[in-house]
Amino acid sequence: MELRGKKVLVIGAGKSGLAAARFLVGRGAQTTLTDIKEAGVFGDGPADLEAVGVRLCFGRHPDVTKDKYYLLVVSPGVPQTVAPVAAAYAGGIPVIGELELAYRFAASPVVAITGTNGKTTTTALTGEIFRNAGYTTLVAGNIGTPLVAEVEKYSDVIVAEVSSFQLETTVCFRPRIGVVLNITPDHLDRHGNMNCYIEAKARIFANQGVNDYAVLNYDEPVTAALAAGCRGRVIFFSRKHILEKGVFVQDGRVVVEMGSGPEEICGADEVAIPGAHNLENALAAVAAARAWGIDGRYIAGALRNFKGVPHRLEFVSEIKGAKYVNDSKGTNPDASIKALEAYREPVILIAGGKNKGSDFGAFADKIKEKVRVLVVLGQSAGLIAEAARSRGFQNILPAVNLEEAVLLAHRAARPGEIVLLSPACASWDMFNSYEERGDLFKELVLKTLPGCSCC
Ligand code: UMA
Repeated sequence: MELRGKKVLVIGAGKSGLAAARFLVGRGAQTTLTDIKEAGVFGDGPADLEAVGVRLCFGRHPDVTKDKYYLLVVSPGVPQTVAPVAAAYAGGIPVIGELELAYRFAASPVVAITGTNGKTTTTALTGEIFRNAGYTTLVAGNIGTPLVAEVEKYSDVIVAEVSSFQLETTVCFRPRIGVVLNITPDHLDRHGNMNCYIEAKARIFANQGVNDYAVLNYDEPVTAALAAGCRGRVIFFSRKHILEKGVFVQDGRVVVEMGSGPEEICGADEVAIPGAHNLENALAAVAAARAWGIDGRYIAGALRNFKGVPHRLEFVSEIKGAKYVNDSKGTNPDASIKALEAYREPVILIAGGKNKGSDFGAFADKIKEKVRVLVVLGQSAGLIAEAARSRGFQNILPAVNLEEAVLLAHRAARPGEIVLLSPACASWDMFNSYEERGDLFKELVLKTLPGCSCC
């Protein structure tokens, strides 16, 4: 892709946009970076870019047709419907996302992992397996480091977490191994309906050839059904069924069967990350590693040692006999249901955040089963409380912010219980990211609770 001298507009000045603009200007493109927000909120990032020749357009978007752009590069959080993107499509100007841009310059084959839930954990674990096997491995993407920032650095393999937002704007993106963990309702405010969301996820396989691999969850009908549209070799994984071919659990052991006899990797109880959902993530990582040809010893070693990722069922502290757990990455009802299922103890749950058009019915059923006290906050506090009440659950405390939510949860908690932040919602009504929300939760638990007036 020749970029020298070409006029390129980057939309969104978050992590992806800043990295894309730096990359483009580095390749000689006449780069403009735009964001609907004013420059002041982005720290030094934009000014540093201006110093190396990037033009800035903040507080508004430029007129893409009048300014005759050659290419638009959009950040994942920028919907396809916003004015400059719609105008580009109408005017025949190509639109790609940061993932597609990065892919076109990738120096190594890509293992791409998507799914509604578990993609960060599975990406990090898959990266660990590859590293354990001695490969120089770049782990990037939706996990937090924009791929374009690192993509040209030498590595044997790129393990990329990819989101439906990123897949929506792919053109040539072709992972050698593509993984779909699960697809349950999420981001429906952005994609419009479930079919469009599934279509976006399925794009991970769109350009694969017969020698590529598609790793799919056999236990989930929507995900398993994607096999019908895959050109590559399909490897199913299953926690619930013994498969003729694939990766599965048999007699408590993780087993790989690729057609040349079953091979035991390790005991399912040796997988260090907790919960049934994490066992599924581990099976997917095993399938990806095996598709690459990695020896079972290296796979088993990583499964035994990998302790999980921050903000996902992350133990924070024990105070007065109650355990505090940060699951800020529980950004949709399904993720938070899985978090609740991971505990036998009664839970004091802190939930609520930006409403993404989710249905909280099944989440409310799980609250009734597992939760003793529910603390609600954010834009969807009312919806979650209403869904819980409709199931006969009454122990609900509203909070105006996370500070108050943590304090209310702390006062309600009894020894032996779990205080869990698992919002079932995005953070964007009150925070810039789920990381910011989880970091504040950890800070409140570690710094303010031990000295609070009720202790
Ligand atoms: N913006 C505009 N015009 C618009 C709309 C938005 O200028 O019409 C601007 C916003 O004002 C904002 C910027 O675009 O300043 C936001 O860009 P962004 O939301 O894409 O944020 P980034 O910081 O670039 O982060 C993105 C991913 N964010 C989203 O997909 C929402 C990060 O995933 C990812 O880690 C990062 O790129 C690096 O690849 C986060 C996420 O929540 C973790 N992902 C969703 C998920 O996992 O469910 C998909």
